[in-house]
Amino acid sequence: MNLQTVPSPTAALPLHGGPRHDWTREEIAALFNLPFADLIFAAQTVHRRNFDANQVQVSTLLSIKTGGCPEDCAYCPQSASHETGVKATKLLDKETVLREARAARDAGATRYCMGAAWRSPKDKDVEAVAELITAVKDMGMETCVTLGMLTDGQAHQLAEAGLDYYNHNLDTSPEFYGEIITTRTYQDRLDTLGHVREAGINVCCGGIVGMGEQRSDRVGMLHALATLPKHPESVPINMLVKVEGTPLGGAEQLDPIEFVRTLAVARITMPESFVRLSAGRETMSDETQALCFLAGANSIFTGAKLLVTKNPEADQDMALFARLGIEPLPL
Ligand code: SAM
Ligand code: DTB
Ligand code: SF4
Repeated sequence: MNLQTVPSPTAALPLHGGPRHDWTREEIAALFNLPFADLIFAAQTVHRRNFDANQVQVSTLLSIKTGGCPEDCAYCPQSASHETGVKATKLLDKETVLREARAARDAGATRYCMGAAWRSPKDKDVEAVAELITAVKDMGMETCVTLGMLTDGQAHQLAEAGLDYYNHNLDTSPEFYGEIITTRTYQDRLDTLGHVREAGINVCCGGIVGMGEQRSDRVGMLHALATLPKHPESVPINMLVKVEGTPLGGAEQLDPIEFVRTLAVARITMPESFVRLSAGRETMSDETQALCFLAGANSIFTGAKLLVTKNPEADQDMALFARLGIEPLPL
């Protein structure tokens, strides 16, 4: 075959003019459909134009308020609607949070992400979290929180406390969304994201795959993210962690290659965003994770726990980084 006649998988990638916000579902579906080698080549090409391909950002999570959540998210072990054995707690005290944050910093994390199982925080909750944010920042770490829906005023209050990132996921495509959550709408989520943006906080927004959705839903989810007025600075792609007692506890396992494809398409469509290989690494082989980094994932959560489920130990992650020649991204 004459190589000149082979269409280049990177031919359609914009070389100039910054990230595109006008992706169509057809274009995104076409990326998913590329032969795997072409997709990875395109993702690597985009990745290397925007990032050091051998550096990965490292974040650590802490659940500062666990369980008893009034929302009915079908994947979530913390929803009060599901019997998962997760005990509901009150907001953790500052000393505990700072002790954990220090340990995460000493283990190499540069961002500390605090999650609360709230539908939306009360104003007094935001005040308490604002104090935690300031204290963690004073330790020399970036901060991220995920507290559910926010009002405009609450977003501004968090911005004033110095919050770097707010995590609020779209989770899936608009059409599959109703199968997963009935207690709040897609539009509610977009509204919160708007408030966070408007307050000048960096947006961390992604979703979950492996919930029994179709590929067209993964296309729809990435389309929703990549056509936001500004791309989220951070895009967590979670592989569903199947938790017994949740409606998705018995979901069929997603093919890891399809997961890697999802990361690659996120990388291509949101070229300047950090794409996080997020939940689901506990049951993922080192080889799959290596493919995820090749596909352009450049952030992970380290630390033995995510919010309530298990994650690989930090030293295990550092050993994998060493095998792959990856360096943690310095602040
Ligand atoms: N309650 C807040 C909210 O939902 O916005 C913040 C915490 S919530 C646990 C944050 C995100 O974690 C969810 O949007 C979802 O994408 C992800 N998540 C929760 N349970 C998960 C699971 N079992 N597997 C993968 N991701 C999960
Ligand atoms: C995100 O997208 N993934 C993180 C973070 N944002 C808050 C949470 C994953 C949770 C996995 C299941 C658990 O441990 O609760
Ligand atoms: Fe609550 Fe967040 Fe879990 Fe949904 S994902 S049940 S909102 S903690």
